[in-house]
Formats: sequence, structure tokens, C-alpha cells
Amino acid sequence: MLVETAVFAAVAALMGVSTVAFVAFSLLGDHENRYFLLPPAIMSIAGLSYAGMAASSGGFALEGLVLELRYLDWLLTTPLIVMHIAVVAAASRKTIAAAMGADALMIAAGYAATTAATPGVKWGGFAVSTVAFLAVVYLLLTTVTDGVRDETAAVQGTFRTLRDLTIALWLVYPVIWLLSPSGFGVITAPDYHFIIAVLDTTAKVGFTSIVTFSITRVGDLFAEAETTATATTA
Ligand code: RET
Repeated sequence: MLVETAVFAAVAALMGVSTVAFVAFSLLGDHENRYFLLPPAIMSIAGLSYAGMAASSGGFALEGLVLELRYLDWLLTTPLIVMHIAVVAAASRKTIAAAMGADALMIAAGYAATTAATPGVKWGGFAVSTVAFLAVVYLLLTTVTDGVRDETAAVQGTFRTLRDLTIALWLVYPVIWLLSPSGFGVITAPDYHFIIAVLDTTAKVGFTSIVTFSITRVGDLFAEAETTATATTA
């Protein structure tokens, strides 16, 4: 069996377990989390996609569709990840929509670059994708962050850490793409698949957990701040 088939299958299993864990966390906790559907949605889409990638690379079904399944996963889940971060900061609907739209463009152009037959389309797609990525980063650093400006230092700190970790991790994707056979071919395709599997797992399971616990924590901190403000004015 191909090593990448085993890697894809392992990630699929992990996403399946995470889906159940996030549903359980939302249902069993005594916290108010209005965004509880986002993590299981993100995990289950990725789980199905990785299961398909395992089947495809192992020659069971969906022949030759690894790339399509990966980009379909990213097209659906990365805007949801952006939305999850933005709702923590109570960003406006307009800002959230703009960030999600730029994110989707980033993935669509990245797909065009990866499957391009000519260098023109490839590097044009890479350029469009990178600009869209920078637009997402810009929105996260400006308008989305403005949403927490009036909050306590603790709320702001939690949000900034989360935001910066996400930006740093996402920055690795275009760098690895440049090193992969789609870019300059410094690393092999199996290595690229493995690195992406690790990055996807960190970005999804790792960071979505941090966001989910931050929502709980930021919620608590908001409540604390309000109690203190009421106590001071009373
Ligand atoms: C590509 C290549 C073209 C240039 C850029 C890219 C960026 C991709 C990113 C993907 C993030 C994926 C995540 C998945 C989670 O499971 C398409 C590689 C800028 C940022 C977070």
C-alpha cells in the first residue's frame, strides 16, 4: 500500500473522531456557544475528503481525484475557518463575507495554478491566489481585529494570539507549494502530501480546538468585564 494512502486514511479517521468530539463538547458543556456547528462541519468535510483521497490513492475508487478532493475540502472548509475566527471577534457580516470570499478566491486560483498546463496560467494563478491570501490576512489584521478593540486586554490578547498563529501556519502553505512538484520540484509528491496532511490536521483539529476553547474563554471574559463594569458604575 502506498504510504500516502495510509497517511490519508489516518487523517480521515482523526477527522472522524474529532467530529464526534466537537459535537460532544458542544452538547455536554454548560457554555453558550452559538457557533457549535462550525467545528463538526469543518471536521466532517475534511474527513470525507481525506477518506476519498485514501480511496483514490489506494486505487479503490475516485481514481486520480486526490487533488480535486483536497481543493474541494479547502474551498469549503477554509472560509469556515476564517468565519470561525471572525465571529470570535464579533466582526460584522460584511467583513466576514469579504474575508470568506477572498479566501475562496485564494483556493480557486490555487487550484488553477496547480492544474495549469502552461507557465502563464500557473504563475498567474499563483499570483492571484497570493493576493487573495494577503487580502484575508489584511482583513484579519485590520477590520476583524477592530471588533475586539474596546474589549479587555485579556480578550484582545487571546484573539491576537489566535489570529497570529493562524496567519503563521497558513503562510507555510504557499511556501510548501513552491517547493512541491507544482512549483520548483524541490520536494517529492509523497513528501508534499505528508506535509499537507500535518498542516491540515494542525490547522483544523489543533486550531479549531483553540478557537472553540477561546470562544468559551472570551465569552467568560466578556461576562467578567461586564460584571466589573456594572459593579463599578453601581
Ligand atoms: C496555495 C498555492 C497558491 C498560493 C497560495 C496557496 C495558499 C493556500 C492556503 C491554504 C490553506 C489551507 C488550510 C487547510 C486546512 O485544512 C493554494 C497553496 C497562497 C493558505 C488552512
